[in-house]
Amino acid sequence: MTTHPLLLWYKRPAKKWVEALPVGNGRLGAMIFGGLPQERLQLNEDTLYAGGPYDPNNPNALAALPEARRLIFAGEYQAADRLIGEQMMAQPIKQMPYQPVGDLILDFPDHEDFSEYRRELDLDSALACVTYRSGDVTFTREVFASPVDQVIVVRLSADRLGQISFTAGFSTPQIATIHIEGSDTLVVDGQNGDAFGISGRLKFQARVLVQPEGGEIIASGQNIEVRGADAVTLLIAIATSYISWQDVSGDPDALARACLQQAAARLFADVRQDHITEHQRLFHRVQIDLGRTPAAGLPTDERLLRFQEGADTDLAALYFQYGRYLLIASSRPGTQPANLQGIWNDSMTPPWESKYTVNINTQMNYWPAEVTNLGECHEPLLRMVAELAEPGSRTARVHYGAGGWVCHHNTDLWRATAPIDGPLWGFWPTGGAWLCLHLWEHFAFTGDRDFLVQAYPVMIGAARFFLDTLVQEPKTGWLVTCPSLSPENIHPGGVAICAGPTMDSQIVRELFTTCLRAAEILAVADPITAELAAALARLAPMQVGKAGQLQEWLEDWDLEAPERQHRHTSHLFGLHPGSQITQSRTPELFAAAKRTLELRGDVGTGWSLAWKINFWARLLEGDHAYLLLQRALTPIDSPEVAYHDGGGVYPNLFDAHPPFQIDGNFGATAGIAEMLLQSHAGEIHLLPALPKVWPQGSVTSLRARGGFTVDIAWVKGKLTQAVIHSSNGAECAVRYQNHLRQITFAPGASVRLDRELSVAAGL
Ligand code: FUC
Repeated sequence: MTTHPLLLWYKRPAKKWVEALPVGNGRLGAMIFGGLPQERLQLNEDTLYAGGPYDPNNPNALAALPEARRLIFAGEYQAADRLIGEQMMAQPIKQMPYQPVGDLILDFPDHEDFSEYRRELDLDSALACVTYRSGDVTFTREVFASPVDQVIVVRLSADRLGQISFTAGFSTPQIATIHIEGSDTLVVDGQNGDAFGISGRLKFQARVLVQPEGGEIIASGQNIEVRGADAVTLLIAIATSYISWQDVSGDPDALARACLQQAAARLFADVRQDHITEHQRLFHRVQIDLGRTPAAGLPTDERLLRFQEGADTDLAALYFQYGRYLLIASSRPGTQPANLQGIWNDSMTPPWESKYTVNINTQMNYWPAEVTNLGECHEPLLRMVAELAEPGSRTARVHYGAGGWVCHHNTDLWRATAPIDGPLWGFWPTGGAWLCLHLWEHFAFTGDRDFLVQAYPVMIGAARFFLDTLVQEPKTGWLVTCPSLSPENIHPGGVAICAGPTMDSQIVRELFTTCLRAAEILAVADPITAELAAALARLAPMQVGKAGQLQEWLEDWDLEAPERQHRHTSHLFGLHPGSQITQSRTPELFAAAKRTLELRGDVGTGWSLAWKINFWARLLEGDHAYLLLQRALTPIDSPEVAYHDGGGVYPNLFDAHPPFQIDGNFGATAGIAEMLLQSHAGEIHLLPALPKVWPQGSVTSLRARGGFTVDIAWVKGKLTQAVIHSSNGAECAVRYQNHLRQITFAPGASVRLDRELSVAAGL
């Protein structure tokens, strides 16, 4: 094996889960430990959550709504918080956890002693590989999760014939039975568990087919033994009875059996090649070079320990591509969206249930999707948003007596939309609206009109909810959300519950504006547009407070809030991922946003650091963005939940909140893209926030809004050339530093630009 820039590699087997290496095909995931004398493959399937379809809406909520509003406007925040906690939360007050399938265990009793060990994950081919010598034989394990054949494949081989001997067994924390079919298939039949009073209603099956070449295969109890084979292929199929969030009547036995039969009929080499080809179809679109460094030859955990010294620019490029790899591996068309841990979870009670937190985390997972040219991987989220409209309309009716649909700060496999956990976290009605902006972004990047036709009613449904529930703030007359909160941040009133947090007004403004744009583009004569336009003009504006900061709340409370360095910097939504705060259009708010970030400081959980990379990139300050990236790459060892010690990454480069939470991986990848290219302000901005530490480099095929693909190269910190390709034909403004050029593209046309943005050549 050679070392090249797209490898994570290690000299030792993984001891902890956060050292193991992830593979996934969007639906099936495995964490590979590479252990000796025992290999552990920890397995997941993306629909294996606890519980079953349920209705979390609370019929008492609506009656309490007027009093909650009265208390808030009277400044009696704590009383409002108590009332909301007692009367207005979901039943149950928690959602369902995502859970593991179990572990495939391979025992190699003769391999206690080994040497020349190496364990790696090749992002370029999406293959995990372990090699070592035992005795005078070199052994190789290769593992991948094929999106084509819908199986996880393990291939065991050696450089001499007849050397592969091991026992395969399965262990699972689920309620399950294990038996051997024939002598070569291990079958696990399971049932998911109950959680928080909701009964488990999913069945699942994992099926492992062991295919030796030569040697013997023997079934013994619940294990399969192989002795003296030349090579062995293990195929793992997993299915559950989940059909949709309302339907659990699928047949996991038939599904897993069919997958296995189809894959088993094919040659290993073909299964492997198809897997690589399909991965590379997506992965190869974007190449990035931030400078090659000698440190790139070191094992990944050692690189990480040295990264803070400053020389390993290539680790940032690897981390960028790792985010793209993880998105491809955890979110493909037809799968569930990537949850708080993508698809990788070994716990029955994972942190925050490893579900979908939609007050930042789930959205962050998808920030890299469009800009890093993985629009297809956005599909699971976009489909979930459309699905949420139905249960969300019940929550709107039952909890608010409103039309349209709402989703609060979390959802799960069962698409629950009512407020959970408690008022401090859950009573935030703007999650669904934020998710709708992903529908718009997908359109903005692709120009796909058919998609917008599908998305439009979902967006309008989210807007309808706010038209029905916005209330007039008594002192100012502005329209505001109430009750709501600025995500998870306590204001000087001692609780988070309030009226009209800045983030809500920003999200609602962006939602209404995009709905109006969509209606115009689709030329629909929808009477709601007049209502939207009228309400838009009355939304609470963004305000600059006494420290020159952008106010987080309607009142200028920021300096008196108990946690001034809180991890959520929600009111900068307008700066990123929103587009209401830009240097050219809103210079005062732009300056206030910067002041807010300075006051917030540079410490945060993993995802909070990742968000700040994006903020500083949008503030056009590359060196500060890089400082946050550097923090995001702080080595972390402990998996304990921590809010205040600062985030980083584990040895396998999984983001550490801590604990592991994948949003920080995706947020950092998006942040690096945002440092190199921006397109939210009506222009394609080249190298808007290039840090000094990356004097020379290039990136290809990033996507910009308007259907553009952009290649950029730079030397000595200066643009050398850019190639812009327009899929749909369009006019656009291109910016580099003080140069601004207007270019008209025919559909499919490309131009090459030089440093002054002169068109060097039409291509
Ligand atoms: C939000 C955050 C936490 C964590 C959780 C999953 O509640 O405030 O830090 O990321 O989501």
